[in-house]
Amino acid sequence: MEYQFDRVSVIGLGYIGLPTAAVIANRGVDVIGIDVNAAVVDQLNKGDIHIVEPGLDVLVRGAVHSGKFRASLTPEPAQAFLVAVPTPFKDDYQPDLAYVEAAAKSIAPVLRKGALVILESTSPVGTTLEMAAWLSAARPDLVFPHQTDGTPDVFIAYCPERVLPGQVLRELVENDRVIGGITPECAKRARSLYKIFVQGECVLTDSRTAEMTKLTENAFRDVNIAFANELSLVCEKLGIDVWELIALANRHPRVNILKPGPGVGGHCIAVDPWFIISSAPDTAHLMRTARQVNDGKPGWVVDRVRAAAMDMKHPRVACLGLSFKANIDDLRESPALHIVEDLAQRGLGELLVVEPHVDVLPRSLRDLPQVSFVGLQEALSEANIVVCLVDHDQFKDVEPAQLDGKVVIDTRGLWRHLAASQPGATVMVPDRALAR
Ligand code: SAJ
Repeated sequence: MEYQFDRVSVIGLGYIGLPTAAVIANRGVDVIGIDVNAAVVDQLNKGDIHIVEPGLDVLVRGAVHSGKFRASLTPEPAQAFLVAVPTPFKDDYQPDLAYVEAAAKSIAPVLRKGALVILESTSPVGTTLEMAAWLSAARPDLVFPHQTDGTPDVFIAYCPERVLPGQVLRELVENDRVIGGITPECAKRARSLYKIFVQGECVLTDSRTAEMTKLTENAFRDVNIAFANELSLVCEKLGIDVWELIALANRHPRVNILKPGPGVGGHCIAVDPWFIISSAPDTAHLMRTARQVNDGKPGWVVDRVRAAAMDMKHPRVACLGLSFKANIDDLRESPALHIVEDLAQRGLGELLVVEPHVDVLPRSLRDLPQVSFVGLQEALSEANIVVCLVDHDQFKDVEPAQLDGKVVIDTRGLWRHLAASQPGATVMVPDRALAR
């Protein structure tokens, strides 16, 4: 049996909540989006969006103009609540559930009998049960699933988002979903909600397994990227081109090595493994080491730039890209941003920063006299060191002549093809410079 949902509320209108709200609204369901940021609420109600994600602007505008979606600061009653708020970690790598707690406390007063609450935020194992406890503490008049063997008044489930930034709208619809209920009935009700827009399979489990599934997916990717990053360090020592090596090894039918880069960023892969590690600190050795390898990579890039700058009288470093990966505007936990901040603090020379996806430099770089925000062409013509930090499409078409005579530190392997044709460009800074 499928349950009907005519009115759904999405709590947290960020990179996951907003696309989810817009997709559900476009299926004809009334959606109220709740966010604590008044500027975001105003902007959305005008049909404009505050994040960059291909196709999202059109979808949100359509949903606002059709009257199916509106944003508000204050929660209202709904048949289902989807909570998609941040779950960062604290300085000691322990998970910070303050936003989930605040979201739970904000919806508790408007919960009615029969409501479904789904947590989508990436969360340590046990968070959904904790959310149930926060809700029940605020609403002692209602029966929650962890309190009864019978039918509760409110149903609670966990369903992690798994969409890839840049491909969110397609993946929201096409990806399979793992739905973990506090009870099997909670999971079934949640599945009815996802069936409104998900074409992938909705697989049911319990909430703790679903929480661990999400963490496992991102920890798996982190460990695999760490392997590629470690290979890049080993290859530099051995004088082997890591990109050629990986391309050759990947010809094996059971080998699929990911790409090395300047480090791992974003709000997911660099964060989520810590939720596993902190729950089993004496056991999760491999995941901890992977985190350390990936976190060490930005420092390695800074060392390469430092070595190159030592050879220059007036180092002018073009830093191409600030976002945490290609073709997005998201600077959260971005290794590229951390590298540029580190270079700026070291006062190595002039930094010419290019980031086609943002309008202004982030605050940490904005008023520094040695940092300027420029276009790609200006950066390439002015710089004597070029550091490619993000493989944005805009950077792919650089002409070999534009790199002539410059030291090029290509952390993404974007210009590998130019290295052979452009003997004037040093594509990796030789180790001898570091040794001085
Ligand atoms: N990266 C590399 N080499 C690679 C792949 C990625 O250095 O071969 C870097 C990227 O440049 C970036 C970071 O890793 O800095 C993370 O990028 P990503 O594309 O691997 O992942 P995210 O953070 O954009 O999205 C991930 C996805 N998870 C998995 O692929 C297992 C996505 O499906 C999740 O929904 C998302 O995390 C999330 O929200 O948890």
